[in-house]
Order: sequence, then C-alpha cells, then structure tokens
Amino acid sequence: MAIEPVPELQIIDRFGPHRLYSKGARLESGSEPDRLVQTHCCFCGMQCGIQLKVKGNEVIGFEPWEEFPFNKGMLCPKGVKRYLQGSHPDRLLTAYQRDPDSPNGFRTLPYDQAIKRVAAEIDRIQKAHGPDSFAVLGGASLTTEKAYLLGKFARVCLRTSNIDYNGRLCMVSAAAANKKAFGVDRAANPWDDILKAKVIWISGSNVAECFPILTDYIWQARENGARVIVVDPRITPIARTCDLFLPVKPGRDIALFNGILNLMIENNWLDHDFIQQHTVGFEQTAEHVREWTPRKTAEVTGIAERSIRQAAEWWGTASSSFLMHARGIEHHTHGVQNCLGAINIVLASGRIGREGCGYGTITGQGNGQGGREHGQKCDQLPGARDIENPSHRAHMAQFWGITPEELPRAGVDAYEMFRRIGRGEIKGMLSICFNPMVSLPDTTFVKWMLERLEFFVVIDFFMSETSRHADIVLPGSLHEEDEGTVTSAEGRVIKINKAIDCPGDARQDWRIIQDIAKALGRERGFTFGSPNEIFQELRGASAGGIADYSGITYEKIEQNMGVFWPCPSEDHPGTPRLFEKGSWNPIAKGAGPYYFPDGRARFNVAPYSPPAEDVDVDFPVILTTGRVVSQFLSGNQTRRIGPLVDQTPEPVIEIHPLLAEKHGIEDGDWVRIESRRSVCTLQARIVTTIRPDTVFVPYHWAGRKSINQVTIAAQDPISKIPEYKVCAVRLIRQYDPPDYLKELEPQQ
Ligand SMILES: Nc1nc2c(c(=O)[nH]1)N[C@H]1C(S)=C(S)[C@@H](COP(=O)(O)OP(=O)(O)OC[C@H]3O[C@@H](n4cnc5c(=O)[nH]c(N)nc54)[C@H](O)[C@@H]3O)O[C@H]1N2
Ligand SMILES: Nc1nc2c(c(=O)[nH]1)N[C@H]1C(S)=C(S)[C@@H](COP(=O)(O)OP(=O)(O)OC[C@H]3O[C@@H](n4cnc5c(=O)[nH]c(N)nc54)[C@H](O)[C@@H]3O)O[C@H]1N2
Ligand code: SF4
Ligand SMILES: [Mo]
Repeated sequence: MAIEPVPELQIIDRFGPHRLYSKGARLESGSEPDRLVQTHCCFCGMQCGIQLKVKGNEVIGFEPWEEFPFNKGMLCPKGVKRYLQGSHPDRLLTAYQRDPDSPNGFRTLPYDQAIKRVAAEIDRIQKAHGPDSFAVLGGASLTTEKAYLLGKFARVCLRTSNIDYNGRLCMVSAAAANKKAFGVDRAANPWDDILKAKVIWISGSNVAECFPILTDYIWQARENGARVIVVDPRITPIARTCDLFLPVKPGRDIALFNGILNLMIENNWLDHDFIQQHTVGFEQTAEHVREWTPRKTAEVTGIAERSIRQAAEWWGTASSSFLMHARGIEHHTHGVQNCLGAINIVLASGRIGREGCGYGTITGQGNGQGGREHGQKCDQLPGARDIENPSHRAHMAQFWGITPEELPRAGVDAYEMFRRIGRGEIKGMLSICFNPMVSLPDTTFVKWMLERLEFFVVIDFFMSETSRHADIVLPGSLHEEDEGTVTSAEGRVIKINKAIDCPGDARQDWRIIQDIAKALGRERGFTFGSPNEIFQELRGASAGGIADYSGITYEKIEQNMGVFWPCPSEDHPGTPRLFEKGSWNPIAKGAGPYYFPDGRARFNVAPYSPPAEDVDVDFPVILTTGRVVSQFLSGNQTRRIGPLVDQTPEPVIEIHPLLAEKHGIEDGDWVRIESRRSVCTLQARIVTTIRPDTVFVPYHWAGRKSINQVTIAAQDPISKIPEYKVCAVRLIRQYDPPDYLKELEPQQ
C-alpha cells in the first residue's frame, strides 16, 4: 500500500514535549522492593552485572551485584539510570497504525489485527515481487536467542536473502580482520589479562566515556606499572591519563601501524620463534612496510616522529602487552585494513594467547558479540558459519528441515538495502532493534527510502524516529521484560533475567516474530515456548561451528558467572583465552591455536589509502563523530532518561581554538556545519583537546540535530562499515540560532 509521505514527523500525544523524559522522582523515593533480580546492564558490550529492584510489576531501582566478576558492583551513569526507562510514559503499550488523517499521524490498533496486517503485506509483496523484495533489519541489542530466531525467520519463513543488522555500523571491520588473521571473530583474551600487561595500546577508543568500567582495568594496570599508549585525534579522558598520546589525523591509522612494524623490524624487536611457528605471511608484510619510514609515517599521520619512535620502542620491547581498538579505527572505508595493521604489530611481538598478553576489539553493543554470531548478518549462518560455503549451507538446511536450494544465499548489507529500496528491488521491510533514521550516514537519503517502501513495520518499545515512518509499529519488549543470553565483549556468554512482565499489549520480541510466522501460515519451526527452548535449538545449530555454544546451558552460565565460547560439550569449561597453547578449536583440530587448518595466524599486507572524502579548498575541515558518556547510540532510550539528558542536553561541535579563531567562532556560538550532503547547525565548544584540523560531534540526536545528515555513506569494500569517522566539512559562524529551536521538536 502506498502511504502518503508525512512531511515533518508527527507524533502522538503521549510523546508530547513535556514528557520527553522521566525525572524518576517517584521511583527514587526509596520504596522497598519485593525482590532483587540478578541480570546485566542493557547498554554497552561490557555487560556489567546489576541487580534490579522490583516491586510489583515495576523496576524501581538497582543494587550493585558485587559478585559478578567483571564489574564487581561498579556501574557507569547509564547503568545506574537505565531502570528509569521501564515506567516511562512513552513506553509503547499497544500496536499503532500509520494514519495520515489522524492528528498525530498514528492510531492504535489491536495487536492481532496489526499482526494480520503485517502478514498480509508480507504475503502480498513477496507474491508480487519475489521473496527478496521483503527485507529484515535486526540489531545487536537483541538477545542471542532473538538474533538466531530472526535469522531463521528471514531465511526459513520469509525465504528472503535480505537480512542484516545494526552491527553492520559497528563491529564488522574488526570482525572481518579477525577472521582474515585468526580465522575467528572474538576478543582473544578476557579483560583480566589487561591487569597483567606492561604496555597497553589503545587505538581509536574513548574508553573512559564508552566503556567506563573497562577503564578501571586500564588504570589498575597503570598502578601495576603498565605504560599506556593512546592513539586518537582527541585528548579523551583516557588520553589524559596515558603515558604517550599519539594525536593521529583521522583516517591515517594504517600508516601508523605500518610505521611501527617497520621500526620493530629495523630494531629487531620481534618474536622470531612465534612468527616462525605460529604465523604465515610475515615476509610479504615486512616487505610492504619497509616504505613506512618514521618520517613518512609522521607526514601522513600528523604524529611527531619522536612519538612514533617512542611508541615503537615501548611496544617492541614490552614483556607483556594488550592492544585494543574500537570504532575510531574501524569506522573507515579502510577499517578492515586498519585492524589488520593492528593485528600485524601484535603478531610480530608474539604477545598473544598468553597470560597478560592480549588483543581485542572492544565490542560496542550490549550483545554486539552474540548478535554477530548466529545468523542475522547477511552472509552468515548460525555458529558463525558462512552462508556461501556449500557444507555450511547443507548443514544448516538439514538442521532446519529444508533443502540447500531452498536456503537463500547471501544478501546485501544494511546500507545497500536502502539503495535497493531506491531501485525498487526492496518493497517492504521489517525493522527490529535498529534506528536507521538517526544512525545511518546521510539520513536525508534514508528518510526518502523509508518513505518509498510500500510497507514498513517496526518492533520497538519506544516510538523511534524510524518508527514514525512505519505503517505498523508493534510494541516489543524491554530488556527487563524477557530472559535470554548475550555474549559480552570479552566472549563471555551470560544470562539476562526477566524482572517484570510486558505491560499492556506489548509482547516479548520473539513472540511477535513467531506470531507473524503463524499469521503467514508458516509456523513450523516457530513454535518455541520460551527463550530456553530457542537456546536449546541454537546450541544444536552452533555445534561444530566456530562459535560453538553446544556445551553451554542456562544453569552452567548461572553457576559459573558466564561461560566463554567455544564450549563444545557440557563437560567443557569454556575458553576464556582463545589462542592459548593447547586450546581446542574445530578448524585446526590440534594443528595449532588459530582457526585455520594449519593452526597458524596470518599476517596481512595492509596498504594505506586516504579516506573516501578528504578535505579540499571547498570543504577544508575533517569531521569525525562518536559518543558522549551519558547518551547511548541513537538516543531513543537515553534521550528519555532525565538525569542522562541533564548531563548532556544537546550535541555540540568541539573545535580547537586555532580553528575557531580562523572562523571567528567563539565558545557557545552557533556553527553551520556543511558537507556535500547536507547541513547541521550546532553550538560550538572550544576545546584544546582536539587536533586543529578536525572537529568532533556526537551523534546521539535526531532530526536537525543529527550529525548523520552530514556524514558520508562511503563504506569499507570488505566489511561495508560506513566511514563515520571522516568526512570533509566547512564551518560557517551563524549569528542567529537555527530555526529548529523556534519549532516544537519533541523527543530531541
Ligand atoms: N556512552 C556511550 N558508551 C557507548 C556507546 C554509546 O553510544 N555511548 N555505544 C557503544 C557502542 S555500540 C560502541 S560501537 C562503542 C564505541 O566506542 P568507541 O569506539 O570508543 O567510541 P567513538 O566515540 O565512536 O570513537 C572512539 C574514538 O575514536 C576517535 N577517532 C575518530 N577518528 C579516528 C581515527 O581516524 N583514528 C583513531 N585512532 N581514532 C579516531 C574519536 O576521537 C573517539 O575518541 O561504545 C559503546 N559504549
Ligand atoms: N555518525 C555516527 N553514526 C553512527 C556511529 C558513529 O560513531 N557516528 N556509530 C554507529 C554504531 S557503532 C552503532 S552500534 C549504530 C547504532 O545504531 P542503532 O542500532 O540505530 O542504535 P540504537 O539506539 O541501538 O537503536 C536501536 C533501536 O532499537 C530499540 N531497541 C533496543 N533494544 C531493543 C530490544 O531488545 N528489542 C526491541 N524490539 N527494540 C530494541 C531502541 O529503542 C532503538 O530504537 O550507530 C552507528 N551510527
Ligand atoms: S559500562 Fe556499559 S554495561 Fe557497564 S554500566 Fe555502563 S553502559 Fe552498562
Ligand atoms: Mo556500535
């Protein structure tokens, strides 16, 4: 059905401007809980343990869970305030149907009717245009059970190849690089190894704001004498406490890693035995980095030669070390190459797979790890299997009771799906746990594409900027309303416990997916009665795969405070340190610890290339984007939590005094940020903590405060991650506040 575009977003009364967020006064009034539920934080990949205080059917607060080994009771501001979401007045309690005639743009709809309509539209679109014309978007805040079910739903029930997820915007560069170098995609070590490392190298992560509890590990290591090296265009809070800060020009990290490797080779700071026994490809890589002299590296990266030499020496001569990176080096059109460069300097040092010697990407989303292993990626099947591998296809087809021919092949990445909407190839879409209107680059394009869909259904618990473009919005479940497993950034499979029931007509997400399958008349394989039943199937599906969960049970997780995968049998203790000598893996079968038939890790030549859109005379300033401590991702949750909003009420643009002076900009001035895509006008914050050629804007806000209006939709050719960390802009000082301030903009 063609729906009239809604020109400016309209919203229903319940989302009115006075209800932007709950202050939580009532909840914090100290009333006594009926019970405590041990579970985990709903936000980042650290997955801190937390105890929720529950009274009746309401979460009224929290208590630290001191026994949980990772955070030992500690929580960051988001973890502390997350409980305020539950009783928020914006919580979706019923299904909604888009209705341009209604003053609010939507009217309520009984749940069963909404499900019928969704099934009818899927059926109509797929009959008219083929199975691939209906696409599915998932998310890595979903439990692993839901992620598995969603992948199965797309492939077995809808028979569409078009499923992908929001981790496409997040971990995929690191995942692709880890698979190329190690044959497996998981942090190599548990975080405890950080405590024993003598050199800690952090590239492109604002650890203190994004993973506050991990910061404590780094600081404890410093207390034990570790040296900390931070590579970032900004002096972030962790950089303020580091021993060596390398202020890299955005988009140039691969040059730095190549330069460091070159110095390691020149000075013979290498572990020859390790390289010889456990790796392949060193010679070609060594040959390639020879051109990366300290001088050339300094020229390209903007880092002083002296600092590069110092970093190489500390890294090269360390007795133990831990290298970690996050989106700062991954959100690039050469994000995979950046990660490979990082891995090369780890492999050359031989410091991996041992106590105090580690490497890992810091996975971002709550279930960023588990959500990327069991089949909601466009090219993947459960157990981290490859959808184009004939034996993997045969295995999963048989497991699901279909033929390999019936199993769809690889689909396209989440951003490409939007291009295909534009080409008329995708006509309908279901989105769960994804807010592309805020999170994808070049959101003007995204908005057009959402409006082009014949049918769009969203499952969320709050009306998001994306769901306002939906024809049907289904009320899904909050974290505390369901149970299931997630896998934390260190590879620990942990258990989320249910604290309360879904309110009103809201349903647990997995039930909604099954209800759609049933309404389509294809409920076979979608009749699970509980998350544990889904988990039992997932265990079987993952058996023999790389991400092998077959030996993990809910009981085992609870008894052991989590189990690290792979865990191939119930009597197997799990694998905290992935590449430890003698550790089991299904590919090498004893040949060595790495996940290749010869058991060896791979060096990879990682050539430098500039960003897709470099600065020029018209757009002379580098824009990089990221996060602040008190907001989370698209902000659909945290922009509703009063104390977090109070901490950072608005996005600002960080500008160095030299750059500001050049533009006549003073602190607090309005600045028009223009790129080749669009514009965004924000207030300036003049800071000395950023490179003078670069500006930084956090991306958690929507509408005209969204920096993703301006960012570029260029993607890494291998991982398809967007280049959020570099595009070219120009800055224009504005004498008047932007128009949007005069208008009513709820939710922002
Ligand atoms: N408070 C908070 N915490 C979060 C989240 C959140 O939204 N809010 N989100 C979670 C998720 S999903 C993720 S992915 C993680 C993200 O965690 P991080 O990756 O740590 O966070 P970002 O702010 O995206 O970027 C990190 C740093 O990269 C730097 N940077 C920019 N360009 C470059 C470059 O070219 N090279 C290098 N070396 N550095 C560069 C930025 O200055 C920034 O300090 O955080 C997780 N935790
Ligand atoms: N410019 C710029 N853009 C970026 C980034 C950047 O650094 N710069 N970072 C990128 C990164 S790393 C990420 S991870 C993405 C994140 O991008 P998104 O995935 O779009 O961000 P979220 O806020 O997690 O959106 C999830 C939506 O699902 C809902 N939701 C959360 N949990 C559940 C659940 O369990 N069930 C259901 N039904 N719904 C749920 C939330 O209310 C929200 O509306 O953003 C990317 N975008
Ligand atoms: S560090 Fe991450 S998991 Fe821990 S409380 Fe903060 S947001 Fe939650
Ligand atoms: Mo992320």
